[in-house]
Amino acid sequence: MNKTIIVSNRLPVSLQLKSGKFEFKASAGGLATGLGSIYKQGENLWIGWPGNAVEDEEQQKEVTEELRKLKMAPVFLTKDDIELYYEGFSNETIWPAFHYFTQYINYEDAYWEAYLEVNRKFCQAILDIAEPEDTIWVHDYQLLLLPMMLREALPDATIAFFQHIPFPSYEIIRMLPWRKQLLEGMVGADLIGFHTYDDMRHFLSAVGRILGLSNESGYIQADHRLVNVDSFPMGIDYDKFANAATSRKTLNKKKKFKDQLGGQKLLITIDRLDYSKGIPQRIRAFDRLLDQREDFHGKVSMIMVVVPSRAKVQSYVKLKKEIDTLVGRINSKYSTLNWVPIHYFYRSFPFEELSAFYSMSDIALVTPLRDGMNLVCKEFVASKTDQDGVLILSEMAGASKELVDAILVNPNDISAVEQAIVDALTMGEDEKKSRMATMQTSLKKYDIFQWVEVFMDRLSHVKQRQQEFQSKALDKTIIQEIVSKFKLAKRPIVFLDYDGTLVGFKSRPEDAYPDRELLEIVDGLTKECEVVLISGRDKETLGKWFENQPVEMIAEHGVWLKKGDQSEWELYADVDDGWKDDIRQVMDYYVLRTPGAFIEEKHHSLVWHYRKVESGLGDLRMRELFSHLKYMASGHNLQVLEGNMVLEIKRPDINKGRAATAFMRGGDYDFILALGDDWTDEDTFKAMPKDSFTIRVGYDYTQANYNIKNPTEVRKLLKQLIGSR
Ligand code: GDG
Repeated sequence: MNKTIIVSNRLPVSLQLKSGKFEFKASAGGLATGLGSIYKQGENLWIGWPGNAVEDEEQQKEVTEELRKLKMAPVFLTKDDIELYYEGFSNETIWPAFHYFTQYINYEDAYWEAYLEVNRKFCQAILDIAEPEDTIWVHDYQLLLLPMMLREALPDATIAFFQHIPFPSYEIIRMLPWRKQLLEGMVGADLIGFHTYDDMRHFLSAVGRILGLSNESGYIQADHRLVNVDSFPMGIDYDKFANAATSRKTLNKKKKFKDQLGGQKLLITIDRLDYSKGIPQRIRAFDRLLDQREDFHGKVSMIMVVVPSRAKVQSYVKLKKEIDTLVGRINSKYSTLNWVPIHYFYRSFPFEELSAFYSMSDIALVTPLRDGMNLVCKEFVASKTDQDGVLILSEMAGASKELVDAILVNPNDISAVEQAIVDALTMGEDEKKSRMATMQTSLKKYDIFQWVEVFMDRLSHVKQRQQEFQSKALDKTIIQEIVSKFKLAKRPIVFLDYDGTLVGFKSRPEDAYPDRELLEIVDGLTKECEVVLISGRDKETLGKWFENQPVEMIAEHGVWLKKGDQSEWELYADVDDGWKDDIRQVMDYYVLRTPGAFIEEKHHSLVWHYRKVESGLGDLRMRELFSHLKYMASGHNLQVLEGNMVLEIKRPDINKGRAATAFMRGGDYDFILALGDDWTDEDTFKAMPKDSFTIRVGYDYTQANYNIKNPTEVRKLLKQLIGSR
């Protein structure tokens, strides 16, 4: 049976050596709990670093055996690995870049080398255990290269990746010298998940611009594989926090703390020590409040928990000093004998105390400058079972997309944060309850277990979609089947796309005229069956090229039709081109900046050609224009299509599929063959009845039943049909 392997940098246990013996302390984190429903079943397991350098082989054996009992397998990292891969590339390069702290990015080749090496180590550890068709779910930014490494070794495996931290704008990603390798590493997965739509959008844009891979509704075609990118906002173990809040242990702690503190209003803040959390900014806002509102003195205190982290990284050492100084200054400035403004703890607390802090606090101040999701704010909401609390939440936290009933603030705007605290302190009971209730309903529903389920469902859906898209190369047997069915058919019809299908591409579109061989093929075919040339080309060119042939022609993706026995073109679809002026202006701008590009105007569409543009530049500009047009297209209800060296914008209701369907109506055809080479032909393939033969030229993902190599092979196939009846 296929198993599921969870992979993360850290295992959900930490390994400690106590008087010569190893001890494993289980992590109570939400992710570990949520994924427990997976890795604890059957043959499944979790692979990762146990959190300590174990270099002695005997000891490694012992640790491996102990971990096996917990359904885990270790990846042993050396002290150097930890320094260069973990503290180095992961935390001094990717972390600051992905959180928009570009000033802290450390560009060290040695870090990169170690990152590559440790990702390989993880890959090897997985390969030692994995079967070819297992499911492997990789977590987070320390392992961005792993999905592709795994894909190369296990091409049929189901590989998923989830990133817990933000994915920044292309403008940031492009700064990294290793941007291409990092993105290529990620697209080895079948499903790539982020917390928010913005992260997903940024990733798709970076993949488009840096790897040249476009996407359709979150689906990327990478190297003949379909990859899905989507957002999955992570939840918490809601019941655990809600139940703990009313447990005896928590109630006892709460009473003890309250007795010590007195009746002041409490503001809670809990973070790992990190510059992304906005801790100094938050303290300054509190300082300002106390400075301006003496009436709050003695009536409100902040409980500030800062959990030690990355103590060896220079920027963290500096941050710690800054926080210490700020807290010291405020406390010395405002404290009285029976009131301290900030209760500051630089350590972590056991769960019951954390739960007591959450449930006894009136306000949670969660103001990161940037955060992938942020679970603290969700845990606070779940813990406020009496609904008597207010959440102040940064707009820059992924959670703000869900918790819209919090007081949302820009954490850089100190006076806005100060005002939010005042609003929270003076908020009416009914409003507090109603906001809290709405947030609780949503967090209860979308908890961590639901998150895991939705993600895994999506993963099976993607695999299913890949299967549907998997088409077969046209082999001799299928060609024979096509020929013999064609032979017996009473009313056969053949739809042929032109460019890329019957002829190869030329740098000037007008040079791709039909050569003699092609004219003979078309002529021969029309004697056997109905032949429909279905192209995006304009009617004048097509008409001229096939002037004397009894061939049916559909031009401009279905706008025009010319029957073989007629000499005039008829309009096959309504044309409304009121939108063209706006779009043409944008396209013109991209023509000006791109030597060799030009615009072709068709009745229902505008086409931006870049065949003649210097390679690389054409692709780059096309991507820029693509995102620009996509943005404009939604306002005009238009569709942007990427063709072979062209970008076309048109009305969505005009396409080859619609035209082909209309053409066949009432025709009673008993043999249908359709050939095409790009996205515009996918509409034709989709529209064809089930028993048709649909063939896409080139080995791309397609809805067609088969793939064929190139126009030369297409011609060979068509020649076999001639004279067969
Ligand atoms: C990443 C992303 C994303 C904190 N202090 C104590 C303690 N904690 C627990 C909290 C919470 C967790 O730590 C912190 O969660 P965050 O979400 O804030 O941040 P990370 O886990 O560092 O980070 C983040 C997350 O992944 C999930 O995808 O939300 O954006 O950076 O659960 O309760 N727990 C205990 N004592 C403490 O003193 N017991």
